[in-house]
Amino acid sequence: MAEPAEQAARCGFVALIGAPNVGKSTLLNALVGSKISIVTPKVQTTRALIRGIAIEGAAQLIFVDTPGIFAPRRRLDRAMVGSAWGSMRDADVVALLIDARKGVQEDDEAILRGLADIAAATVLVLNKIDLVEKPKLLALTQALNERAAFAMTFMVSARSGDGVADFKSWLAEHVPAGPWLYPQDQISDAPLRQLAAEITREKLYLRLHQELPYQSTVESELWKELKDGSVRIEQTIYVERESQRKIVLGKGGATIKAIGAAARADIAAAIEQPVHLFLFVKVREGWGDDPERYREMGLEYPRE
Ligand SMILES: Nc1nc2c(ncn2[C@@H]2O[C@H](COP(=O)(O)OP(=O)(O)OP(=O)(O)O)[C@@H](O)[C@H]2O)c(=O)[nH]1
Ligand SMILES: [Mg+2]
Repeated sequence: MAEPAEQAARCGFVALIGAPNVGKSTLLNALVGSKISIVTPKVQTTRALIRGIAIEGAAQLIFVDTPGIFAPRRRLDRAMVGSAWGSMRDADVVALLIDARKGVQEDDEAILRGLADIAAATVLVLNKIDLVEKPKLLALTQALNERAAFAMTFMVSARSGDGVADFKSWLAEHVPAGPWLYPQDQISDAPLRQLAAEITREKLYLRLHQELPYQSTVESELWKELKDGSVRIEQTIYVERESQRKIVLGKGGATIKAIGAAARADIAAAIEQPVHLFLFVKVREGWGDDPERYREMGLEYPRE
């Protein structure tokens, strides 16, 4: 597809916001047609802004996946939630996602109140419609539209892809006129080493329970292209305590081995190269208060 003549081109930023677990990352991946943001059944999976780029007709749509908005407790939570609110400042369209099965919850209420101060056009996206009967969707649409001035309501299933094309074509008509900002074949602006670290973090979230995923972070330390066309990747998993390190390793190293195998397969598929993945688990007490870790995650470090 050729880039349209300058006068026809459109380009805009679309922020996907919502409470944790409503399906923002799943929707981003569906919109872009490729897995660039990690997804798990757990809340607070996404930690920083992830951009995904799609072309729709004459428009380049730059979607911004954001961390879920909730009442933050830790410094890391504040950084995550702050980055989500910040995404709305630069957006041409803000899409509020609601989990249609759960309906409006406490976190959604806080977001609805905050939306009143947003200058960008806002649209409502009811997600997970595969789990809900139609009458409930209509009632939810009506109730939410009484709460905020949404330009449009979309009903989608990010998981099945239902409704995603309609959402995209509406956006293509409504982002501002202007030249494309990214090369037309680019779908993400995240460096591969960041994507690789996120994939490993996804596997940690899927394997570990309770607080452990939230008290860990992953960084790619080494990325070495080998002569045979494969890549050697070394990553460090930081945890808070020795007891957590033991859990991540598992009996005889079984847990880390399983995490590594799952991550390696996904990273290799994502970068289309054979991968040798080496994982190291380090205890770094208080990493959640270390500015360097925030830089690595692409988050601003909150002073308090
Ligand atoms: N049934 C169904 N499940 C969905 C749909 N969209 C997302 N999910 C599931 O909902 C869970 C959360 O999805 P995510 O995409 O990680 O949600 P998120 O809003 O990015 O979550 P955070 O990053 O934690 O804020 C996962 O188990 C998804 O598979 C959908 O349309 N239908
Ligand atoms: Mg997410």
